[in-house]
Amino acid sequence: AQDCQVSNITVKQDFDRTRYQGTWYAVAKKDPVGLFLLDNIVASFKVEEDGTMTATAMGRVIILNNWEMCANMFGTFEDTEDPARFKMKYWGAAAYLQTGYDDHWIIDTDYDNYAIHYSCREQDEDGTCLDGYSFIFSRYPDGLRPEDQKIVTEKKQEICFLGKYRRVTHTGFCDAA
Ligand code: AZE
Repeated sequence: AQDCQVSNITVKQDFDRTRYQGTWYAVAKKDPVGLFLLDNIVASFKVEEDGTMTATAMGRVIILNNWEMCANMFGTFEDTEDPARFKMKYWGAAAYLQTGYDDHWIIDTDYDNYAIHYSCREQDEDGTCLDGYSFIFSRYPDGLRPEDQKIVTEKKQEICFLGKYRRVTHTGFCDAA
């Protein structure tokens, strides 16, 4: 998918939401246009009794011109024909946080160490992504294992976001919340 067409991006085959459950620490992210989670981003995924995948997420944000806080977010994942391609409906615990409805794809994961999430919010006329975001997640707060870094770099390139990521720090800012 080196032509950067959103429609050519491949995702994790036979994605298994049960194995995906539990805690994931964001280690890097590519931001979309506008407000976004800044750092200290931790997400926890769960499969509900009816089979729906849901998640909670925390992260530091700055809203209303300089108010720093931990955003307590919720997401529900609507299924599509592809088990790794979801529509994510998300909202905040407080009304002044963000709500949204995004395509949300699991590009790759080994379930035990790393995961790559991708969302294109707006496509350009040529079929490439004009506005999107991506998260690199690790099961460990201190980052990816060296053996996973190579895979992740390849995938960043495949989704045409290579060079657009920033490291996500974990300072404990949201631990008390
Ligand atoms: C994600 C993990 C799965 C659950 C959710 C996630 C995304 C959350 C946001 C939150 C933005 C909040 C802002 C507040 C001011 C993918 C991390 C909900 C995008 C900008």
